[in-house]
Amino acid sequence: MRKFGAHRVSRRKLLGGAAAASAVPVLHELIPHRGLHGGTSSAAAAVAHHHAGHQGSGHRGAVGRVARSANGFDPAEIVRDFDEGTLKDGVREWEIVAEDREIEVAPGVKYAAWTYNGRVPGPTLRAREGERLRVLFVNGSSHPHTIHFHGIHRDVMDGIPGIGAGNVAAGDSTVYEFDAAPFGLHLYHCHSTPLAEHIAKGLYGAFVIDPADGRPEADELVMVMNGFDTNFDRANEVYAVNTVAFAYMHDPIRVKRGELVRIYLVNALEFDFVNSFHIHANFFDYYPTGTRLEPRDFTDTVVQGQGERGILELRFPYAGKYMFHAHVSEFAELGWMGFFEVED
Ligand SMILES: [Cu+2]
Repeated sequence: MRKFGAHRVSRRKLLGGAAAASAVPVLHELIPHRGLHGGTSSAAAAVAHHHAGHQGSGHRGAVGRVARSANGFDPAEIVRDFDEGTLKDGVREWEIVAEDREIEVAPGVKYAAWTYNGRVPGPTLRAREGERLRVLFVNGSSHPHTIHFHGIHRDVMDGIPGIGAGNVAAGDSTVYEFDAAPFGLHLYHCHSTPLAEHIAKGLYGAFVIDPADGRPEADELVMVMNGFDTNFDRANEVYAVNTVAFAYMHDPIRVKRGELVRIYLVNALEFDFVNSFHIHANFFDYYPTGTRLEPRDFTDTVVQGQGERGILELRFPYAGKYMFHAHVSEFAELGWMGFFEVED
């Protein structure tokens, strides 16, 4: 369903084959190609200009940054925020409330999101292998939703329409209960239809199940790669890690030189088939889905399809500022890039 008229030129149409020749100068006008390393404000301006190009008006000149207080949640905090819920009688419990909320995803670019617990991504739920988990889901949104957890469980707890509680109507609630299995890095998301829209609006989050014996001590980070279709053309205009474009360009993620850094990386992107993560001047061990204790790869770039995730482990041998970004360059220029600040 398209809310805007056909005269509005989408990014995908601009990039499409037939329009390619004429699109090039247009794109250069929309996106000042000052380069990946050209600084935060020019990159943010690129998003604003790009967005203005889509809308035909509005956000031109909306440069600068999204205030850390703008959304009631802050990527600088989300990156280290793990929600372990509460343990009661051997059962780990959470309450998750779906809410409609407008968020700012790039400077001046507001998006009518659907959220779990008021944030996008939703809380990073964390449990340990073998625990009993109980999730009270309250739908405070104006649309029917569910929570579908990845993992191994009975069909009636799978959070899809038509089975078990099925769609949870606005104002209703349900309880999902299942065991934490298998250990690894999973995700949860709404499974109501139309599915892509329910996910793209913001109803997703990371779901960590630690192995029974845990993992080695590390500085742990959560990065949920996402995007926002701000003009409802089923293509994203803004890309990010943890929702706010360029957040970690403005506030680099501070880590200690030599310390083990563990990144829980989830691809929650809709409308684009793949996403990727690339670290500059370093390499990492990669554990696909986090379900094995031995890494599969030692690399500097990993590609993830929709719903794919994995755990990265690395140490920074030198102090300084090290960039990370999608190696899908288009995504990087539209918000998906940041810095690590490595300190002695
Ligand atoms: Cu939904």
